[in-house]
Amino acid sequence: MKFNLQHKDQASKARAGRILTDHGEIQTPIFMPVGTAGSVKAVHQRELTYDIKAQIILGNTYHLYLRPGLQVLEAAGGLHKFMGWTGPILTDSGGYQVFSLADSRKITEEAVMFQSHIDGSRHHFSPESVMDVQRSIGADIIMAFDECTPYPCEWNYAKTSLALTQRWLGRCKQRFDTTEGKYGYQQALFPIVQGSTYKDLRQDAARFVADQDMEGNAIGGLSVGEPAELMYEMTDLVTDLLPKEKPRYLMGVGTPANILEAIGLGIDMFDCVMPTRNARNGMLFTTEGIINIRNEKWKADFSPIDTGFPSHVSSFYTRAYLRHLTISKEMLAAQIASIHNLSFYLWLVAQAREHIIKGDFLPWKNAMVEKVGRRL
Ligand code: PRF
Repeated sequence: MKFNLQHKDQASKARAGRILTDHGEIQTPIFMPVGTAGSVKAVHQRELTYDIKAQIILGNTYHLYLRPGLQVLEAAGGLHKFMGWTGPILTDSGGYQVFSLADSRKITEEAVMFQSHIDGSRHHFSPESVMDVQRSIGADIIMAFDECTPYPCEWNYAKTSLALTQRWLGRCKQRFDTTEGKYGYQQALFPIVQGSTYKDLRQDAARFVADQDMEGNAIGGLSVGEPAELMYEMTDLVTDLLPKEKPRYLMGVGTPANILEAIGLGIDMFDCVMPTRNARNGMLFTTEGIINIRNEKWKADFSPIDTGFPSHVSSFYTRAYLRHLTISKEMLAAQIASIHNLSFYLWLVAQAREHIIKGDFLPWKNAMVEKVGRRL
């Protein structure tokens, strides 16, 4: 993997860059659609490429390990071949899903024991085993095994947890450095900065991660219920300490406004279930603000979903029709809404990139944050 910084904004910490992987190029800042179990829910691969213009998608170690399992993934020749996605993929390590989804977890120095949320079967993840699993899945970028602390979290717990995440990183690196990709292309390992909402812990975590000199770096443990201002404050602190010449990934963030603010703080990569999950509940993100498509007010509104940016589904289908599909629980509703929301997210980060290069990112961002957060 290679990262080239192409442009730095003068008035903020925003950057435009390019990540080169063996499955193609990613222009940053970028949003990565979430394809948890080997599918971006309700969206098929051609739509990801041609409508949404996704440049990289995300998969989850926890889900893929449980189902379809490593035997199937290896027999298929890795996740890219299995799902028919030829672009770059990033997998999260399971260090977050195991804490948020699995039943009866038990965490020790050695590993996390858990029961599958699917059938109750018993498993464990260790720093070594999640490296092996991510070698078998074969994503271009893989994540270290970490503990994501909840919010709020006492300083003492956050400190102990951070130390564990740091020891686990050492074990991840050791395993990663002594193994190879299984399918003939390179994989990159990103470490994760934790430290809850404590400045001293975040600084310690960021310095520790910077010292590892990995190919890119991630920030975790944010967007877990803390006020947005606290998330920005921690992000700002951490991006001051992470190396400039490596991509920075803010995990699980966020709303369109969160993403724009974090780009201004020097973040290059994002992922979030919000555009797809909320689409399935009828929440649409548009260039003019947020729509709840179930609302009576759209019942006979025959204007397009959104004409503020180029997107086929957004200008082809009307609000009234999408409302009808949603209320009727038609599967097409989830498809249209998911493609719309993802197209909007990808357009938004592409616009941010253009404005960074043009030199007017800050005023553009401030105007946009105000617009995209409104409720229509
Ligand atoms: N760690 C990992 N994945 C994550 C997070 C984290 O802290 C978050 C936090 N927002 C989302 N996804 N491994």
